[in-house]
Amino acid sequence: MHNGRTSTIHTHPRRTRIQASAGAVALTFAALAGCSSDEDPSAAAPTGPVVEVSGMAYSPATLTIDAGETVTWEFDDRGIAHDVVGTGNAATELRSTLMSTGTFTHTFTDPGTYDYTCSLHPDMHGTIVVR
Ligand SMILES: [Cu+2]
Repeated sequence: MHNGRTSTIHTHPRRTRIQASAGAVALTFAALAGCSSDEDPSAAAPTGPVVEVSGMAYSPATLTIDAGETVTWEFDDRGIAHDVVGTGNAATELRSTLMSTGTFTHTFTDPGTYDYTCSLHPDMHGTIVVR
Protein backbone atom coordinates (compact mmCIF):
# COMPACT_ATOMS: atom_id res chain seq x y z
CA MET A 1 0.00 0.00 0.00
CA HIS A 2 2.96 2.34 0.10
CA ASN A 3 2.00 4.57 -2.79
CA GLY A 4 3.80 7.70 -3.97
CA ARG A 5 0.64 9.36 -5.21
CA THR A 6 -1.09 9.10 -1.80
CA SER A 7 1.96 10.59 -0.17
CA THR A 8 1.87 13.55 -2.56
CA ILE A 9 -1.76 14.26 -1.79
CA HIS A 10 -1.05 14.32 1.95
CA THR A 11 2.00 16.57 1.86
CA HIS A 12 0.69 19.20 -0.55
CA PRO A 13 -1.89 20.86 1.77
CA ARG A 14 0.54 20.69 4.68
CA ARG A 15 3.18 22.54 2.67
CA THR A 16 0.63 25.18 1.67
CA ARG A 17 -0.31 25.76 5.29
CA ILE A 18 3.34 26.17 6.31
CA GLN A 19 3.90 28.74 3.57
CA ALA A 20 0.81 30.68 4.65
CA SER A 21 1.92 30.90 8.27
CA ALA A 22 5.46 31.86 7.25
CA GLY A 23 3.97 34.69 5.23
CA ALA A 24 1.95 35.87 8.21
CA VAL A 25 5.09 35.89 10.36
CA ALA A 26 6.94 37.92 7.74
CA LEU A 27 4.12 40.45 7.61
CA THR A 28 4.13 40.73 11.41
CA PHE A 29 7.87 41.44 11.43
CA ALA A 30 7.48 44.04 8.70
CA ALA A 31 4.76 45.81 10.69
CA LEU A 32 6.88 45.80 13.86
CA ALA A 33 9.91 47.14 11.98
CA GLY A 34 7.78 49.92 10.51
CA CYS A 35 6.55 50.97 13.94
CA SER A 36 9.89 50.91 15.71
CA SER A 37 11.73 52.92 13.05
CA ASP A 38 9.04 55.60 12.97
CA GLU A 39 10.05 57.50 16.09
CA ASP A 40 8.35 60.73 15.08
CA PRO A 41 4.64 59.91 14.88
CA SER A 42 3.74 63.35 13.56
CA ALA A 43 5.20 63.08 10.08
CA ALA A 44 6.53 60.77 7.44
CA ALA A 45 10.30 60.64 7.13
CA PRO A 46 11.50 63.70 5.23
CA THR A 47 13.43 63.05 2.05
CA GLY A 48 15.42 66.30 1.97
CA PRO A 49 17.97 67.86 4.32
CA VAL A 50 17.07 67.74 8.01
CA VAL A 51 18.04 69.90 10.99
CA GLU A 52 17.41 68.26 14.34
CA VAL A 53 16.30 70.58 17.14
CA SER A 54 17.32 68.84 20.35
CA GLY A 55 19.67 69.29 23.28
CA MET A 56 19.18 73.08 23.11
CA ALA A 57 20.81 73.19 19.69
CA TYR A 58 20.26 72.97 15.96
CA SER A 59 22.13 70.09 14.41
CA PRO A 60 23.88 70.57 12.11
CA ALA A 61 24.31 74.21 13.11
CA THR A 62 25.32 75.06 9.55
CA LEU A 63 23.66 73.26 6.68
CA THR A 64 24.53 73.82 3.03
CA ILE A 65 21.87 73.07 0.45
CA ASP A 66 21.08 73.79 -3.18
CA ALA A 67 18.53 76.43 -4.16
CA GLY A 68 15.08 74.92 -4.39
CA GLU A 69 15.65 72.36 -1.64
CA THR A 70 13.30 72.05 1.31
CA VAL A 71 14.78 71.91 4.79
CA THR A 72 12.92 70.06 7.53
CA TRP A 73 13.48 70.98 11.17
CA GLU A 74 12.60 68.14 13.51
CA PHE A 75 11.68 69.31 17.00
CA ASP A 76 12.38 66.73 19.68
CA ASP A 77 13.91 68.23 22.82
CA ARG A 78 12.19 66.38 25.68
CA GLY A 79 9.21 68.72 25.65
CA ILE A 80 11.22 71.96 25.51
CA ALA A 81 9.70 74.33 22.96
CA HIS A 82 11.85 76.01 20.33
CA ASP A 83 11.28 77.85 17.11
CA VAL A 84 13.15 78.87 13.98
CA VAL A 85 13.28 82.65 13.55
CA GLY A 86 15.38 84.21 10.83
CA THR A 87 17.71 87.10 11.65
CA GLY A 88 19.21 89.75 9.39
CA ASN A 89 18.25 89.17 5.78
CA ALA A 90 16.37 86.00 6.80
CA ALA A 91 14.05 87.85 9.18
CA THR A 92 11.22 88.04 6.67
CA GLU A 93 11.92 84.59 5.21
CA LEU A 94 12.03 82.29 8.19
CA ARG A 95 9.61 82.02 11.06
CA SER A 96 8.11 78.94 12.63
CA THR A 97 5.77 78.71 15.55
CA LEU A 98 7.07 77.53 18.92
CA MET A 99 7.15 73.76 18.81
CA SER A 100 8.19 71.04 21.23
CA THR A 101 7.48 68.23 18.80
CA GLY A 102 6.76 67.83 15.11
CA THR A 103 8.39 69.38 12.09
CA PHE A 104 8.74 72.71 10.31
CA THR A 105 9.70 72.89 6.67
CA HIS A 106 10.89 75.75 4.48
CA THR A 107 11.90 75.80 0.83
CA PHE A 108 14.82 78.08 -0.02
CA THR A 109 14.62 79.37 -3.58
CA ASP A 110 17.27 82.11 -3.54
CA PRO A 111 21.00 81.52 -2.95
CA GLY A 112 22.36 83.22 0.15
CA THR A 113 23.17 82.77 3.81
CA TYR A 114 20.22 82.54 6.17
CA ASP A 115 20.92 82.87 9.89
CA TYR A 116 18.30 81.97 12.44
CA THR A 117 17.85 81.63 16.16
CA CYS A 118 15.31 80.53 18.76
CA SER A 119 13.17 83.29 20.20
CA LEU A 120 13.21 81.65 23.64
CA HIS A 121 16.89 80.70 23.66
CA PRO A 122 19.05 83.36 21.95
CA ASP A 123 22.13 81.18 22.47
CA MET A 124 20.80 78.79 19.86
CA HIS A 125 22.07 79.67 16.39
CA GLY A 126 21.72 78.03 13.03
CA THR A 127 22.64 78.87 9.47
CA ILE A 128 21.36 77.63 6.15
CA VAL A 129 23.72 78.28 3.26
CA VAL A 130 21.88 78.12 -0.06
CA ARG A 131 24.09 77.65 -3.10
CU1 LIG B 1 14.67 77.33 22.05
